[in-house]
This record gives sequence, C-alpha cells and structure tokens, in this order.
Amino acid sequence: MLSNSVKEALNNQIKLEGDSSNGYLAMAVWAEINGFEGVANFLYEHSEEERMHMLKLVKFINERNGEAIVPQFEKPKNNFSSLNELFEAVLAHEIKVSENINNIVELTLNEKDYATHNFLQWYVSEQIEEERLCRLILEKLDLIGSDKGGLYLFDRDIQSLHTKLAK
Ligand code: OFO
Repeated sequence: MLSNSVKEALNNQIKLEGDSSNGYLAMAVWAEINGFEGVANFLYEHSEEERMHMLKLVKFINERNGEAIVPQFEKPKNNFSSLNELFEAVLAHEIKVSENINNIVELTLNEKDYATHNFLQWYVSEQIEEERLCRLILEKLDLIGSDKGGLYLFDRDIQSLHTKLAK
C-alpha cells in the first residue's frame, strides 16, 4: 500500500516522464525537418523510452493499490538554434529528472517504503546512463563545432553511440 506522499511523488514523476517523452518527440521533429535524420531517429526512440518509463510508473502505482493520474502535459519547446542547444536542453532536463528521482528515493526511505525504494533503483541506474550519454554527445558536438562534414558524420553515427554505451 502506498502512502499518500509517495503516491503523489510517483504521480508527479509520471508527468515528468511524459513531459520528457513529448519534449524529445518535439525535438525529433525539429531534427527531422532540419536534415538531421540520424538525430531524429535517436530522439524518436528516446521519446518511446520515456513513454515506457512513464508506463512503468503507471503500472506500479496501480498494482500497489494507488491510482495513477494521467496529467496534463506541458507544451514542449519545438525550435532550436543548433544541435548544441538541443542537447544542452536534453541534459538539463535529465539532470532535473535525476534530482526528482533522488528526492523520491529519499522520501521512500523516510517512509520505510522499501518496495518502492527497490522499484526506483531501476530509474537511478537509468539516469546515470542517460546523463552520461548526453555529456558524451555534447563533448562530441563541442569538438565538431560548426564543421559541416563533422555534423554530417555525427548525424550518421549518433545511433552507434547509444549502442556502444549500452554494452
Ligand atoms: Fe530520461 O528520464 Fe526517464 O527516467
């Protein structure tokens, strides 16, 4: 059984994961119409993953006698001046998500809710990976600067960065 405070915190996290999914979807659209097909595919996939993070929370809350609330989501930003700006926004968002997850982890310890604490460990590891991937992408983009050939190769190879890190 979930306490009201844990239930509320998990429901807030549903909104954040849904906002992530929509945010990355809007970024994917921007990338696609600006000729970055590889980045677009990467972001479409990332958007799906965030939806899965949201659904995991929905199921968990319902299974533990709570009620998952489907919230109203934010309208995502859909215009960027560069890939750098876009991935800076991804990193800032992921840092916020990590902070939120950490706060809920702390709450579950205070409430002695070890089942939710255990459930959240998956998110803790996931956030480490997501932040690492974003930082790696930004490092690559910094190296490339405004070199068009470099950006072309980056767009072609971004998917393999993801796969390489997952190993
Ligand atoms: Fe990338 O945020 Fe989900 O967990």
